[in-house]
Amino acid sequence: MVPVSSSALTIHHHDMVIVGAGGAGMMAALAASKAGFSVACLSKVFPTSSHTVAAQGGINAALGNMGEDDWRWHMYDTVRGSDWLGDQDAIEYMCRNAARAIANLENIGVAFSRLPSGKLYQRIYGGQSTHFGKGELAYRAISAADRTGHAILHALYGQAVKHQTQFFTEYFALDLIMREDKSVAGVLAWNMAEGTLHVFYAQMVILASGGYSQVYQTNTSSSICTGDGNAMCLRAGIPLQDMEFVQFHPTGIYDSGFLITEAARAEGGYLINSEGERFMQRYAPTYGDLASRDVVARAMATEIAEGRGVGPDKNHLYLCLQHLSAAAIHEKLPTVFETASAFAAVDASKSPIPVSPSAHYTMGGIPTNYRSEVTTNDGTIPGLMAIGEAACVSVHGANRLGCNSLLDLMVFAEGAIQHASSFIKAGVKTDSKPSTITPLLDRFNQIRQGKGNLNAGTMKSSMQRTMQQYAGVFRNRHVLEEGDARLNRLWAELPELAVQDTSLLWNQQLLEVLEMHNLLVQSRVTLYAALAREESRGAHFRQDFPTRNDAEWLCHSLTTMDRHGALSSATRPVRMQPLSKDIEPILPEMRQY
Ligand code: FUM
Repeated sequence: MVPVSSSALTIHHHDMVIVGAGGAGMMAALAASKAGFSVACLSKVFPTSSHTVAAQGGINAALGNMGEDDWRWHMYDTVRGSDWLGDQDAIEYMCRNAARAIANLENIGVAFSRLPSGKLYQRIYGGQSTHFGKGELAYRAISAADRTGHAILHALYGQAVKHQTQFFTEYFALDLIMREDKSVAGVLAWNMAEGTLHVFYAQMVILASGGYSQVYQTNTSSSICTGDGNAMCLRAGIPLQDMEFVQFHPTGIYDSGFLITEAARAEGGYLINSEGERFMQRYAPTYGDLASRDVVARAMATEIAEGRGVGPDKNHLYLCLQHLSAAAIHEKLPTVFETASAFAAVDASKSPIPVSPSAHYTMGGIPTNYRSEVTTNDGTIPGLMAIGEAACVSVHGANRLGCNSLLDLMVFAEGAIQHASSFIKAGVKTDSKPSTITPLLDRFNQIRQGKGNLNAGTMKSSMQRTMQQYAGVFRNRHVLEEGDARLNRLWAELPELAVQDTSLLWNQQLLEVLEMHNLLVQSRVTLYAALAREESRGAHFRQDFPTRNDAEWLCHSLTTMDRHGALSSATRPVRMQPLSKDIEPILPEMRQY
């Protein structure tokens, strides 16, 4: 195998480089192109195959089309949903910009579902209320049936093409190019379709590379969700924040994990156990099946653990939709119907759907402020922003509310470009010393040379099983330590991963090995942070520390990796102060649904 040398690199100069073409990346690319910047948007898949396309249920905004609503109530629900770990300046920014984000999407042609009056249809969703948790459930989620992400991503792509965004499709981002002064100069990427390596220099690199739920065996994410940007940050010495918080969506199809949208419960579906009981009424007397996801997932895990699961192994539960009319299911939940039929062989209008919690969303990620600048305890990293699921702003804190993810993507992508526009001048060329690229090339060449006899697919399965078993809905020191030990053994075996194919052209084996490196480092950080946080908050439930401990743990965790792979942790305070005086800080209270 001939190593790639620096003379073989193709060099590009842009004002901004965006890594990822999901909702956040695409929205940022569109906004930056419209603002007159030269933008390179890198995507390892065709842009409209990015994972946002799979988002189903909706996008939140307090429009009040179907009942009273107010962005302040949305903010309260988001803070409560986050179990008070969300930063209140960022949450205010998101909730008060939500209506504008929806108007923007309508203006670019997203065909949202409507009421007979012509107004946008809105559905209730888990954990969302009116009057600061004291009123009725809020009708807040705008949707395009149950294909909301699909509608948004395709409209954005059309607009981005119209505005001449340059997409670099099937480019796999390898590493951040860091200058000695710790500013970011650009990205090294592999063009998989042509077998070439590229340097993208830019005044601003924006990571919109998504989450990493693929570390779990049962997940709702597509196989591309390997958190590549997160791993790039860790390798560049940038910490990741709140990685212990992983959301399990209550209704993954049993066994395969595919998503059955929460909209199914919003439209009247409910969960039952083997006794036919609507058990959520016991766990969440007010919100029932529409309590927040961490609460529902834990209730389901408890029902199963206590022997009230269904099926031969009593290891899942049923989601009932049979009482809804077939016409309503086909109109409002067509994807649910198709998914249940394809992956559970069930006609959802006649039989219950077998479901169990499935890893769905990773709340942790690259620490940013509400302007999307990557910010650590040492300050802001020049030249680097992060948005979308890759970022930890943090608007979701310890648990994300349904339909706040699409909103987060839209609001912070646009906000990032607005902010970047205030200090970036179009057409200014930047670069870095060749010595900043040499170690990145060495790493790539070394991985390509993998002469060992281990297979990335086998290692991935082993990691996913470990995460599922030892870092799931319920955790304690003993199981986390066992999981940690298993992951460390896999970590030691990484150099043994084989890459027999020496070509750079569509080398699937090399891609799997590179993604495996990215996944494993994030698994390790998740377990490490989960072991450190000795309390229960949101999606992180420690059986050995079953209550929230604000005195010691009302803080974000930051985990850093050194160049030998050793992890260390720090904390930073939660920003409890909203951005404006239009709302008082929302003070911690007992979380009840
Ligand atoms: O269930 C769902 O439709 C998922 C929505 C979300 O994660 O925001």
